[in-house]
Amino acid sequence: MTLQLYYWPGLPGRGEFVRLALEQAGAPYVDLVRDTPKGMAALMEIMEDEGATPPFAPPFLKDGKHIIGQTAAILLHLGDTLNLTPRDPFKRIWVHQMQLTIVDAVAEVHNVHHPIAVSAYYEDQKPEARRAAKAFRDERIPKFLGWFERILGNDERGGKWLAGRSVSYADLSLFHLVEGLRYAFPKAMKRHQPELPRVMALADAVRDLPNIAAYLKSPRRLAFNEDGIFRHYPELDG
Ligand SMILES: N[C@@H](CCC(=O)N[C@@H](CS)C(=O)NCC(=O)O)C(=O)O
Repeated sequence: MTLQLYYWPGLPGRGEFVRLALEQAGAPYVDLVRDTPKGMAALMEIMEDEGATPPFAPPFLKDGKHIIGQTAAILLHLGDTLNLTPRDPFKRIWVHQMQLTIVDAVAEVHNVHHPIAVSAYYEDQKPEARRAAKAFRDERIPKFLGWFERILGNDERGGKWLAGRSVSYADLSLFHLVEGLRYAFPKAMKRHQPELPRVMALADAVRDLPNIAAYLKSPRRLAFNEDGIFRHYPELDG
């Protein structure tokens, strides 16, 4: 059955974490708002619906009659149905745990350019954004990516991916986090990269997966931009 991804148009955003999983698995899906003329109306209708399991915000996924919101919950579901997570129940939760940590990092990236209010313009919170950016660059990037570096340094994983022998949705998401941080904070990332050789190698390995490589070259892949989560404002890169 064709899966339906609902996400805002014009930016990769959090929808990209879901797209990467769908693309790696070669799953049939439509990116509803981008691909269909009435997609935005359908998204708004679901957001306003009084149903029993409403999504809080995009991205959300429609699989048959079920609607799933929250990036990590969507990926937990797709991990099972698209074979992008280990079968072992504990390892499955481990992959989910790593994904939730990426979700935390993504929320912090967004808070860098919106430290006061999500509803206010960046231009109205620039001094606070500068302060938030310094702490994020100096403390949080190395803390988040250093945690993944440590995981990748442990050979008990039993394979080259975060959870062992097979690529999981957390590997795909870590790739996108690295790409996003490189776009938003190129100077800071250049400084941190020498301390993160395994994370960088993993990002390269994801980029080279045949389905991902094909996707990245396709028009389906949206470029990072200043409407998204990973925004490049030179003044926030130190
Ligand atoms: N934790 C949620 C966050 C969802 C979220 O914040 N979505 C954004 C777009 S990327 C949105 O539309 N937010 C509206 C709002 O928070 O009011 C997830 O990971 O899916």
